Amino acid sequence: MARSRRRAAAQPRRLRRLAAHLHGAPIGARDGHQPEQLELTVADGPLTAEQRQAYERDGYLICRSFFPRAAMAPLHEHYLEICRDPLTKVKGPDARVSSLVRDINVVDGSHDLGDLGLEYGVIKMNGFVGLGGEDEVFCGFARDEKLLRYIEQFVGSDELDTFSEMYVCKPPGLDELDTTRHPLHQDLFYMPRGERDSEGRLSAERHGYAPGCTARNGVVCAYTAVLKATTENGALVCIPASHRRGLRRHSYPTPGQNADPSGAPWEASSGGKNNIGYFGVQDVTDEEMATIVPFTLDPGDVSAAPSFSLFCAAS
Ligand SMILES: O=C(O)CCC(=O)C(=O)O
Repeated sequence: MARSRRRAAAQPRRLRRLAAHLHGAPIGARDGHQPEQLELTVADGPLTAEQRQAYERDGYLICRSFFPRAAMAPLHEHYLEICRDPLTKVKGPDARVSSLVRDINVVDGSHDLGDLGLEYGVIKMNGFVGLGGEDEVFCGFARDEKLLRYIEQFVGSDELDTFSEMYVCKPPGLDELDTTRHPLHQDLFYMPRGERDSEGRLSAERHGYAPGCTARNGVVCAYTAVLKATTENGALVCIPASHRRGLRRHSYPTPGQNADPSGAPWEASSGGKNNIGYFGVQDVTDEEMATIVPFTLDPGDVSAAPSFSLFCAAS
């Protein structure tokens, strides 16, 4: 799953700017719907009124068949080539990506890959820029013109930047260890972006930190499915309308914590181990868990969510 989180990668571009649209202008006049103030997207762009309303209501949107399926396979081939030659392609002077993350059980030697290729130990690749510059394949993908037009509408600006670029791929074999699950979390926790007051504190009301707040903070978490994503192979899951509940306390999962979409006790199978940075929200309720929606995606589908929605990628 190739991911451009917070404002998709972009090179400087000149686009028409309409000031009203950058401030969540009413959509009624143009779309023939009842005027309604939508805060999370702007009106100028390819998203339909229904898509904008669904994003506002649910805290996520899935755009089906966004990219041609055939365009996805080369991304995965490229990812595999990088995993298989990390010394050259990640650590070398010509490297074009930042890092590969291996599962903790591979790192500590408790999971032996045997004859399997190195890619079977890797759970994600970070950063589409390395020591030698940009990766043409992944940066080219993130700069796709059609994608950028959508991203601009979520971000509310044509001045785009990335906070995090990832290729997430949980290989078979590691899933039995259960450490590859990222518990339910908000990306807002990882990138506390927003206006600050004179003392440097983020403004709660304006940027989604306070319960009930849906204000746009210029961040979108966009995932493209490169391979088919199902509930069996670890598709993303999201708790609808969780973007209205403010920023919540995160930690590594503790026993009894409602963090795993499968409902399994967290510590029982992972042996108390955590992959670095796999934090989750501590107080997810049973009622919230009952509403969980899997993003079952076909290659080329794109999902988008604001950074304050509660979601995760399973094993
Ligand atoms: O599963 C992962 O490693 C990351 C997926 C995810 O939910 C995230 O990065 O926000």
